[in-house]
Amino acid sequence: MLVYKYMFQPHGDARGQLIALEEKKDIPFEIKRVYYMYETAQGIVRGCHAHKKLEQILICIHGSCKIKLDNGKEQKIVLLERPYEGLYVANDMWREMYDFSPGAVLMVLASNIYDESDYIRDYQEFLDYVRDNPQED
Ligand code: T46
Repeated sequence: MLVYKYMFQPHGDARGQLIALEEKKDIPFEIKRVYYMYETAQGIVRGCHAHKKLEQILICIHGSCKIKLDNGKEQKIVLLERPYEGLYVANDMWREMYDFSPGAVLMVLASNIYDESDYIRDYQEFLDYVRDNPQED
């Protein structure tokens, strides 16, 4: 299972750093939505679902957190701890976000607007879905 982490180009100078993200250039899809989570309580696990048709880039713009990715066959854990790195998460991928550091802000760029019908929130349903809709690796 391949994990794609983007390293964005910082535009740094004596004042500090700046990251600019443009759709179809730095981000491999058109950005239809941006959301972010903050003040995540200790011990909380977020996510625990998959999407049928959604691409996303997850960027921990402050602090750190871990992302567990699961394609139904393999699992990988990715640490996000730098504001210039972005984790690409495709459709058909179960994701869990956890171990948020105090004050962590996880920002997500998404290829589509919010659509509850795109979520698979039951793990067994997810396993059945990826078995019945196999993707090329
Ligand atoms: C994902 C991971 C990484 C909205 O109204 N609009 C939105 O765009 C989103 C993302 C959420 N919501 C509402 C729906 C729920 O009432 O906000 C509430 C919390 O959403 P949820 O429990 O789905 O949040 P997470 O952190 O479990 O998952 C989110 C995204 O939903 C999901 O697509 O991939 O972050």
